[in-house]
Amino acid sequence: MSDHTDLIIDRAHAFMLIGPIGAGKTTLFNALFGRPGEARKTQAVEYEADLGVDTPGEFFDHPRLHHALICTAADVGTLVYVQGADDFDCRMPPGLMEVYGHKRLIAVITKIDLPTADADRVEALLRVRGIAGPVFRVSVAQPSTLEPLRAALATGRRAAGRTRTHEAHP
Ligand SMILES: Nc1nc2c(ncn2[C@@H]2O[C@H](COP(=O)(O)OP(=O)(O)O)[C@@H](O)[C@H]2O)c(=O)[nH]1
Ligand SMILES: [Mg+2]
Repeated sequence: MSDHTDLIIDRAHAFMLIGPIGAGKTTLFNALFGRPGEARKTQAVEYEADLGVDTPGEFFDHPRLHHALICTAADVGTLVYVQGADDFDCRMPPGLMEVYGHKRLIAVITKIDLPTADADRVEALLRVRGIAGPVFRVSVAQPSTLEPLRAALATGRRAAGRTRTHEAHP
């Protein structure tokens, strides 16, 4: 009888974007994957080539949908928390990140091109909320700002690959 291990999908190499509605997640997702066009309102969980997952902001903003966020994140290795550089209110639900304590956490401050942007202020808010990992500052209007984030995501992918190889050939 099958033990269903063939149904377990290992996506430790993948990342998932989370954050409030309007933070710029889908715009960033499209830019990272070279998808053309304006971001439309994200109605559902969106996957790209098994490497990345974009989530509707409602998953983050509405506590009754946090279970959906937690389930969707279950198999990805890296969580990317996204917040706009002009959003000075970190609504990160207390405890939500602890559920993901074993995962790699990256934070991204988007829209740094806006005249109202204050990335230092937003980063300070994130630190108060316990985000200790790297914080990247990006703007889709300035494509070079995406490169350090791209490199960090690629490093995560390689690290996940190494772990699996190591497990297979101890
Ligand atoms: N100026 C500027 N606007 C941005 C940037 N990224 C996203 N936006 C805008 O922010 C709004 C919300 O973006 P969206 O990707 O739909 O946010 P989501 O709800 O987190 O997926 C849209 O009007 C985007 O055009 C950025 O880097 N700079
Ligand atoms: Mg979206």
